[in-house]
Amino acid sequence: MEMDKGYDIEDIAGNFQFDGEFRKAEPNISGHINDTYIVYYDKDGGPSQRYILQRINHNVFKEPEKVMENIIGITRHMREKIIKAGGDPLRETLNLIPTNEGGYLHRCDDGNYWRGYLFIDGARTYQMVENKEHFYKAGRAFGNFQRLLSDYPADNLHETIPNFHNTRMRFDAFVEAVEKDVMNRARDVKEEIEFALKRADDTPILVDLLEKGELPLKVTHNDTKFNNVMIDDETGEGICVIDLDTVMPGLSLYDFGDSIRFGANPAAEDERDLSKVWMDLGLYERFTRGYLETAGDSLTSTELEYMPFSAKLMTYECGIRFLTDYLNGDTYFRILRPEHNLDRTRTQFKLVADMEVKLDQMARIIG
Ligand code: ADP
Ligand code: GN1
Ligand code: MG
Repeated sequence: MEMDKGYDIEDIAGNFQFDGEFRKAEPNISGHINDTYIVYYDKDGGPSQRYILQRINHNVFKEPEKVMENIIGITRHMREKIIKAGGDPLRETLNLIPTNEGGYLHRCDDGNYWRGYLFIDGARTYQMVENKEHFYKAGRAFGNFQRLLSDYPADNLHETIPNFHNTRMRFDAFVEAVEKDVMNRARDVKEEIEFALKRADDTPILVDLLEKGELPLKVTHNDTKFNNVMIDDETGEGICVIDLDTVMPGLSLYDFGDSIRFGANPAAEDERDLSKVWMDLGLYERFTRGYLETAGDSLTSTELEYMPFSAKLMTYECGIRFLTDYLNGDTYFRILRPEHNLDRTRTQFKLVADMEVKLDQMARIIG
């Protein structure tokens, strides 16, 4: 069966131990990195069973085997803890489906890497917070995720993307993209470039605190978008944190900050009407409450102190990453329209400016 990118999904799915007869596949384009398909299998005339079949973007994740080793290790660790706590390990963490060879990664002849997961039924992800209570639940879920992995040996984890949240290095990459200007686009985005350059002094702050030992290195998720947590359809609980490719040693502040970046904005990440884009303190408060309820005990006073700043810094970092990609000719993030990365840059910078005005209020909420 031909899908948009020309992958023969039925054929690829045939390499995995999915149960039943292949019926159909549907793409899910909500993420910016991997190619995700929901595949439907029929068995004994009963309702179709769904699975996730996902192509790992090996332009972004250069060593897919290492990504898989991390995911195998952390899901095993979490599964044991979920079982001990009386939870449902089939819904509260990702479950990999073996290939016919018994591994978890299938490499096709065209060089692409694929993996399979159980589909988490009765839950869904959202591109924006539609129900404010869901964001509180997401805060609980990400805090809990950090807690479940707090005793996971960080030495067992590969750094799947080196320096992923090293904002200083992200800034250097941005400056290089402006200087090279391979697409001749810099002249049209002077205002955005100016905005980014003005805030250069912020970029080393968290990395420096880490290097000085003032912030602790933990096992973190590093991509805590609201659409990376599955919300249960019935209970509204954030039942499962997904998208585990970037689980690596990092700062808790990366996770907190990135969640606020995405979810405390009442508009979409790529909204073109910037009057709709702002930092909603009510949403910020809800996420923070959930996150502190589950992860709060393990946070140091320095981590707490830098939470508001981390939201601003992670938003800024994401903004310069989108702008860098725009300048480089859109080679990293999936885009669905020509200026998509520029639209995304603009929402992030609008949020940064709004957070700068609200930092004191954000600190008061943490207090
Ligand atoms: P990306 O890295 O591209 O963001 P994700 O792993 O986040 O890819 O998957 C993209 C989307 O696919 C998710 O936002 C979610 O809606 C859906 N999805 C992923 N894994 C599952 C799963 N196990 N069960 C149900 N839906 C899933
Ligand atoms: C990407 O894969 P996805 O859509 O969850 C990106 C994140 C960015 C995010 C911006 C591996 O996340 O770092 O913050 O887009 N993931 C990777 O929306 O680069
Ligand atoms: Mg995702």
